[in-house]
Amino acid sequence: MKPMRENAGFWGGVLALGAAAILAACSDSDNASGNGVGDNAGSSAKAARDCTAPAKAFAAVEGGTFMMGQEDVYREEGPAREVTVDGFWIDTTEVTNAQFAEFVKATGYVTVAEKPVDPAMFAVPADQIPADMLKAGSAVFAAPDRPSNNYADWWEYRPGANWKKPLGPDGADADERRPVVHMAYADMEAYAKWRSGRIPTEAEWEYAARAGAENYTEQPSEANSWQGVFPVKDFEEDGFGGVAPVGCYAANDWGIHDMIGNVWEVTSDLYAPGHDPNRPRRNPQGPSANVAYDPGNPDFASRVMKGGSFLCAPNYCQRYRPAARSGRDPGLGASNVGFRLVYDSEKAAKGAL
Ligand SMILES: [Ca+2]
Ligand SMILES: [Ca+2]
Repeated sequence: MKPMRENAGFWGGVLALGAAAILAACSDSDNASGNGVGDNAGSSAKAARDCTAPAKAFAAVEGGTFMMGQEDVYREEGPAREVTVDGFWIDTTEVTNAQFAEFVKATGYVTVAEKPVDPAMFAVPADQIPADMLKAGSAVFAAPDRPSNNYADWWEYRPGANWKKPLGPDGADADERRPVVHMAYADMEAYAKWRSGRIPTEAEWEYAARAGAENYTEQPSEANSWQGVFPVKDFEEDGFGGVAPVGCYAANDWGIHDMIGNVWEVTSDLYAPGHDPNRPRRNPQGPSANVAYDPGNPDFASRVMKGGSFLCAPNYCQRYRPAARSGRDPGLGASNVGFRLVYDSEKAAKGAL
């Protein structure tokens, strides 16, 4: 059962800030969405991308030891420490709309964003809650007309936005090759259980994203991020101005695509700013719910999300790196947040359990 305080904190924030607050967890990261369906046409500045589906659906990751964290960019990424993880199998791409649709078809599952919001989730009398806040929906990115440093200017709670309609009821249908978005943590867990996989720990995710590489600070060329001035102008020099189909950018050295960029990926670790140097060094997991703390959403336990999204620009969100991390509200999805699975056996990865 989800602790009440999680939702109360989140929804209280939504109410206070007129819905954009949802994203407090990602307030200084990129977030949201523009699930750029069909937005890859018509600009000569865009790089041509080969979006052929990767030949392999999952990659085997051998166990090993690596330096987790980074100390020269954002404070919450340190202190760096040596960590060891056991081997696992991992999806080579973010979970796609096509994959999630299979799950829904097989089970009839309805996501959190498709259900009306319980008024009890707000810590105020029901008659003080704006009607739209109680409608089923999710957080969607919409670029403002002028420069701003206030995330409330580019995030909105949009009734009718969900995985099938990433930009809301007036937007395009979900593209089957793009990553599924607008997932609450419970939705991701339900999919993982059905698929005989699990949500990776932050350590597993970061180890797989690094693929043996050292820390860096510059914006990588092989990742869907943002070129220009966030949040007003994206020159889309990397080929996409919104969410890209999975696999359009080169895989890392271990054959895994889009760990960096495209959509943020939620991990199973609870969030606290910075790594606790006293945590176990072998197969570490995040802090307990009592210790977890997200300054952007102080009333509930956020999950760690990794890798940045198509909204990460050098002027605002340098989170296009394996060590990058941000808190993610477990009860609310966003248009720039997705996930991928790991598996504890090859049989599970193949769906043969
Ligand atoms: Ca881009
Ligand atoms: Ca990603």
